[in-house]
Amino acid sequence: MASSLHQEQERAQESGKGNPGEIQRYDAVIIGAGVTGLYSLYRMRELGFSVRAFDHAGGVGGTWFWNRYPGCRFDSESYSYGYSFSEELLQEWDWKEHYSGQPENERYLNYVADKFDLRKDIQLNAHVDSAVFDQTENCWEISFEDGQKVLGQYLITSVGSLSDGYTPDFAGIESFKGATCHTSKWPKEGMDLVGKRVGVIGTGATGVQLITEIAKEVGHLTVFQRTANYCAPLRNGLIDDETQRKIKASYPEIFKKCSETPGSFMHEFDPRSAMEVSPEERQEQYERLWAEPGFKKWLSNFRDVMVPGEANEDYAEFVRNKIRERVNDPVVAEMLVPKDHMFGSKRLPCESGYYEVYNQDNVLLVDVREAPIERITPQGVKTKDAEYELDVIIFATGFDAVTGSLVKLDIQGEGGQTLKDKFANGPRTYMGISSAGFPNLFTINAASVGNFVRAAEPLVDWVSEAMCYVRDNEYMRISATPEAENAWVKHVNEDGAKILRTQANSWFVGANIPGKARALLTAPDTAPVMRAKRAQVAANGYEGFDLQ
Ligand code: N01
Repeated sequence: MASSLHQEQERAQESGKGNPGEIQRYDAVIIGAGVTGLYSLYRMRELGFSVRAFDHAGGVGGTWFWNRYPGCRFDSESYSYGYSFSEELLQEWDWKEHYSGQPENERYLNYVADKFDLRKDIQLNAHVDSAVFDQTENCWEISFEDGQKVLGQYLITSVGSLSDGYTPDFAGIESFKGATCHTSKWPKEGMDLVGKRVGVIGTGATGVQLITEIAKEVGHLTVFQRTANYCAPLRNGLIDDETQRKIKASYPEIFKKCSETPGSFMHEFDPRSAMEVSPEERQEQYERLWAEPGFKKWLSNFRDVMVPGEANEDYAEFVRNKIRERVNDPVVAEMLVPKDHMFGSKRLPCESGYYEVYNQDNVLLVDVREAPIERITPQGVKTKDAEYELDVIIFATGFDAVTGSLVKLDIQGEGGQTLKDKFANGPRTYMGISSAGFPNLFTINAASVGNFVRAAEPLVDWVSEAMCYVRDNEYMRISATPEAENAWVKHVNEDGAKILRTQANSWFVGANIPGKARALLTAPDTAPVMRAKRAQVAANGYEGFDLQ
């Protein structure tokens, strides 16, 4: 099967999209040419599958193509984020900063696409209308907005976890006379903000990065904050030549370390409890880690800082005091201090001068929990208390995470059941990657959290190996059994309820989207546990999957 499909694919490549009316058939159709899509294409092609990736963007890079707002950058160390599959790539590519910015990250992914000749199997500007499973042919028919159709034995959704930008449905939004933009759709040519009256709605990780950067150039900035966040200094810096050499010599150790930690970052928890040591020792560790770059202050801390309880609250108060120290006006400082959720229950935004922005005379912080936004007017934003006149409104209001982009693909499985209906009360999958009644669909975007690349590479490897198993054993389809799925959903809901990530109203549980069912959208397990579970499933002949 694979070889005949290869020939068809070669013909398709020669003719671009194929002849008019001709439906190209592939072993795997990948939706998304971001970090996981590019690697899926590379890996599956290496294993002899005919593969084509489609992306609605005009370029490769996924999240790093779209999120080009000022200040956008990694919060994981650059060298822990790159692909590990090619030693040549690792040695060729020089990360310039410890926490690399969007332009560089987009350049990196373009470099990867060129180096591994991936572009010939990628179609950009391709908007999926629907994906329908054909039970007779055991394949997916994917239809695009422009009328094109393709067939794929497998449908691989590499659509990202944070890709469906969410703009609240504010009344009067279309009446605004100035410019508006969602951060995840930042125009390539940029936005002219110099000297303008700019309003930013949202103070999550995106808002924090954006606000810090644009405060340097706007005329006046109004920040509309609903929930204050715990933010910590990123302490970014350039990588000098000597450090570059050391990094390149230590990739095996970096990746080994990442493979052993819960979120696939290069930081290990201190096995001690914060409450076991003396208050002085505890404070000394908090201060020492605070002075370190990146997530160390979060993920190298005492192990129980990341568990609901006394240690978590103790550290939360340390962070609150760090915020208070940096803001001149005590009233504004208290507005910026989070008091309604636990430290670490949301991903920690890393910042580079965020709190000092509120010491500028031309910056105003507005509490929209106290006085909610009532509507957008032609002149600006009207809250319960006042109207704020603006030239530009920027929505840093986040994403319909994980399932948002998936259900928008209009995926229809056996018997015409849609993934949207099936996920109405929260995702129903087996290990995040397969859903009963949707054979040969691998939802790669729904299964990883933490350092996305480190988690995605082994996941893509596992899916590719499962596809090899199906091919080698002359099956045509693989799908989660309803029993395995039920057990997995029970595990996610029951064990997920105990972890820090489900304690706040964040995208982790879909609580940021009005009307979305509250459910943990990813696995509650650590990355090493998930890898072990998947390995066990494969070792047991794909236990929990129905193979036909
Ligand atoms: O989105 P968010 P984000 N009225 O959902 C507010 C990753 N990331 O794009 O908290 C007023 O966190 C909302 O308020 P509240 C990272 O994984 C990584 O910032 O819901 N405000 C919140 O303040 C992160 O976790 C990096 O009360 C409204 C904001 O909008 C994830 O992306 C950088 C509102 C949304 O915050 C998402 O972060 C950036 C309304 N109606 C992002 N609706 C790196 O450094 C929403 N808000 C790699």
